[in-house]
Amino acid sequence: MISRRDLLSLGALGGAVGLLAPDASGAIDAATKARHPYQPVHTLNGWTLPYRLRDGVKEFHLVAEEFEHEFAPGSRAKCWGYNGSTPGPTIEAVEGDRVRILVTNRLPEATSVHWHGLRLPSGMDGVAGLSQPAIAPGETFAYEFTLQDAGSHFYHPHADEVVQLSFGLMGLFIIHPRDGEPRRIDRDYCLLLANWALHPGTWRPDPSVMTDFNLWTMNSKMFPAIAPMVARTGERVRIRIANLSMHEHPMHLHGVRFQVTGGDGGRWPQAQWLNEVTTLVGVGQVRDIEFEAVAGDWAFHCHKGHHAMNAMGHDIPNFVGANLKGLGKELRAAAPGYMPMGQTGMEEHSKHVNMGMMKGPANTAPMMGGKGPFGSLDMGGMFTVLKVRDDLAADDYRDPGWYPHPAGTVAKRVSSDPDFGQPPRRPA
Ligand SMILES: [Cu+2]
Repeated sequence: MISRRDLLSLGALGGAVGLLAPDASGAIDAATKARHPYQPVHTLNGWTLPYRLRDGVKEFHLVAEEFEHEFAPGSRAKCWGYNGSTPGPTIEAVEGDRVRILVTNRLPEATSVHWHGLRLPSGMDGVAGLSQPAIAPGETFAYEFTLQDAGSHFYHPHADEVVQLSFGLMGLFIIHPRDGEPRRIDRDYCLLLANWALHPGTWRPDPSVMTDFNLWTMNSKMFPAIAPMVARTGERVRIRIANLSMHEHPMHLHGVRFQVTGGDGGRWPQAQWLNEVTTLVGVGQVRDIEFEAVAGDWAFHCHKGHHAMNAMGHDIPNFVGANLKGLGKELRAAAPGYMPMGQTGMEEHSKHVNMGMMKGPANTAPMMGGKGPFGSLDMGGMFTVLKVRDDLAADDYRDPGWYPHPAGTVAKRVSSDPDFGQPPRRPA
């Protein structure tokens, strides 16, 4: 039995020791690293769960509960997660470790936790009704097993899954190889892809939606609220991408050819690595990508356009090419403040957002609201920036600002005349 006092002291442990959690500046302290013979993962916008060592067993404690979560400024919801966050904290351990994971249910309904991708005794697999009784509200269950395989895994409920996943109950489970990495990894990022149906003006995700989601997130944040990934030029970077959404995501990284080196079934033999610039991460799947960092600011995003947008209505009329002159005045009589848009495309939307002209429905982040060093950055959703610099300290994960491009290496205007030049046309 876990007493309230135990829970409180565990909370204090998390705050005071913060075993693998980065401090406010984003740096991981040297003492923390010395205790761990591996390069800890860096969970974008997230954190790693501290543990207690009890008789040689690493004991973790997850608490499933409800709280308010912010996807990006202007978009919040009542979500479910673990220990106050969605995704829950990353569980990080080493191949061969014996782990005990306590799960306390503070939700209003029964739950369980399935350890996706781990080989363990059938009764520890976490499928409510099949491998264990469900964890009733107020109860704490203990899972205990030995970690057999290094790799990128995750955990999620296997009870009322549609509701519990669509509210945000999920987390990463990273197992480091016992004998060290076969190849040096300097920065190890991990993220979980998810989708949400948060209807404009509402504050709770809608679990009945099956395909038409409107929020697309990495670690339950959407651009521009997703932290950038940073690296020093030449460092070997791994990004572990897990997908617990209801759609496939072709994840695309600019600036390098990466290698796909593994999945939730572990690291692949090197002969099976693939040189790619986009890799499809299927539903319930993980893909690890690795590359040597090249200086610059490089986009990293899902290549499905609608997944790199925020809160976009998908049932609106197509105004591109239409003449909307005068329509605004008529519509404003019924809908004060209405401004017809979209006759030339949607790029003006992000400009209006950055000019403060857009005031959408309540609790709805702008569809694309990023700001870059050269103006509006028409992205949202599953999009962030990999920032690689020549002079970063190995432990520095802070945002270094925008890339100072070497002189003469930025695309620039050579004419403002639409009839400029003699571009070849398709022969008649
Ligand atoms: Cu996608």
